[in-house]
Formats: sequence, structure tokens, C-alpha cells
Amino acid sequence: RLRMGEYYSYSVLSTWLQRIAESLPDIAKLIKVGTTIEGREILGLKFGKDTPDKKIVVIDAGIHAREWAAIHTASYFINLIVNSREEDPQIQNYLDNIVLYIIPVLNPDGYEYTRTDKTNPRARMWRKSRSPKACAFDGVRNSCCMGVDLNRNFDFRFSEIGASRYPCSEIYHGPSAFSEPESKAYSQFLASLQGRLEAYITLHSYSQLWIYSYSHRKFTYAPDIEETRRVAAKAVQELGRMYGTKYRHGTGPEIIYAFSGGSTDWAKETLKIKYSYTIELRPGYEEWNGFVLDKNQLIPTAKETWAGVTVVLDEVTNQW
Ligand code: 0X9
Ligand code: ZN
Repeated sequence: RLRMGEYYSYSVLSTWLQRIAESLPDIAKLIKVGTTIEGREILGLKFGKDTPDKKIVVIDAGIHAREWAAIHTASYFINLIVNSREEDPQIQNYLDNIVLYIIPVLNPDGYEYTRTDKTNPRARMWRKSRSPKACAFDGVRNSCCMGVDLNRNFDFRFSEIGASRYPCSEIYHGPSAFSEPESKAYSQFLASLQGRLEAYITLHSYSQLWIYSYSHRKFTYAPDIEETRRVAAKAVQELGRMYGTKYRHGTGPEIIYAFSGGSTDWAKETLKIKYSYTIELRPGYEEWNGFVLDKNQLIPTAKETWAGVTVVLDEVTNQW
């Protein structure tokens, strides 16, 4: 059992996931998405008994290393399901009627690197993976740096916009789409669920936004945009009811910026997922360094996000 409202190392989180799966075999299974460049297993939990008629929802976090509040929020969801399922009929309903995967840390190498900030103060703000140095001539010199922005490495309009071909950039997209073991394994994992995968939600921080496709160009939507927007609006409203936190919803270029190579756009286009959302958690965009969220905000952030996420889960659960 982990106390919520704290940050934990990837090894503590991994052991915790294993223990849950061992002690509750009827409701949770440990899943291995793949192995990172430094050899860590990307682990998650699969909740609910899998039968071929059930719809699937996938929630992940931590594709960006420094976004600790997102990792905490995904962990909180796991904790909530495990510890409240007996008293909470809504959670019971999910366990009975859908299959829910939660992968709390997609980029554990990067996350562990951000945890070395005691010895290297700059490490806390690391965003990318920890792939080996790549070099490119930037006009002045040949510059070499580690890491790929995994949320620029998906095969959706790869390298077109809002991504960089320079390895020293924070938004370096990598040498080619799915060049990285983490994004490649994750795309294969998601693709293996195709046909039953009804919702995909990726947790990021920060700016308080509920974002849907597409991200590369303004006013470019999937055909089911009306439904996508309706559910986003409802989710943001439910989220705000808890503590009054104000979220905006829209596509990336409408509400923050355009970019390509992200996981939700790839999932929306390639896997034809009905609900594919990027959520940017607290604090608001006016905050200067929102990646470091006060510990006393962790639980409220996770709770209100759950309220929003249940809107999507209810759509999926009650339609079938
Ligand atoms: O830029 C990103 O990868 C994400 N934002 S973050 O600050 N967490 O790095 C996703 C933004 C999604 N927005 C757009 N579609 N533009
Ligand atoms: Zn992010």
C-alpha cells in the first residue's frame, strides 16, 4: 500500500503494481508494455475481467519525465480502484463492464533521471527519454545531446510542425517515427487492442486543458468531432465542479500550439479511437514553473481529474 500525495521512485511504483496484481488476481493483472532504452520494464495494470465483448480504455502518464503530477494522478487512479471498489458502485460498474489499463510511467528512464535532481539541479526539468547522444550541425557547430521527445516520435505527421530535428532540442522528434523503443512498444501495445479500444487518455502537465485531435493544423478534426467535443465539455464541467478549477477544451492549435508526432493524434487517426484525449493538469498556464506542483495539491489534482475521466468512462461503459 502506498500513501497518496507523495512522489515515489520507479522501482517503488513497480513493486507496488506487482503486489497489487499478486494480491488481487481477480481484478488486476500486471502488464508489460515493453522495455526502455536503459532496460527498465514499462509496467501497467489491467483492471477488469477480460471478455471479448468488453470495450477497453487506456490511461497513461509520464511520457514526459518532469510531469510528476501526471504520474501521481495515474497512481492515484490505481489506488482508488484498488481501495474504494467495494464502497464505490461506479468503480464496481467499471470493473464489471469494461477493461481499463493504467500505465503510470511511460518514460521511466526520464522519470528516474529527473529524480537525480539532488546531485544535478537541472535534471528535474528533463522532459525527453534517455536515448544515447545524437548529433546534428546546427549552423554553428556539431551539437550532440541525449534523449528524444517521445510525444513527437509517433507516426502522425512526423516532424511536420512543433517538433525539432536537432537532438539538443527539448522537442527533438528522433531520427524517424517510432525510432524509440518506448514509443514503438507502446504503439504496438495500443494497436493490439484495436477494435475494442474505445478511449485513450494521456495525462500531462501543465495548463489545465482538455485537448483533442488534431494537433498539427487549426480546424482540422476527425469526422466525429461533435461527439468528441461534447464529452470533453462535459468532462471539463464535472472536473470543475469539485474545486472550481477552470479547464479549457479544444484542439492543440486552438488553445495552445500546433505540433505533430503525438500519441493521441496517432491513436485517433490510426486506431480510429472514439475518445482520444490529452489532459494537461494543474496548475494553470499562467504559472511559471508548473511542473513542480506543491505536494498539497497532488490529491486534489488527482481527485478532480478522476471526476473528469469518469465522464469518459461512463460514456464507454453505458453505451454497451
Ligand atoms: O507538447 C506536448 O507534447 C504536450 N504538452 S506538454 O506541455 N505536456 O509537453 C501536449 C500538448 C498537446 N497539445 C497540442 N495538441 N498542441
Ligand atoms: Zn507533457
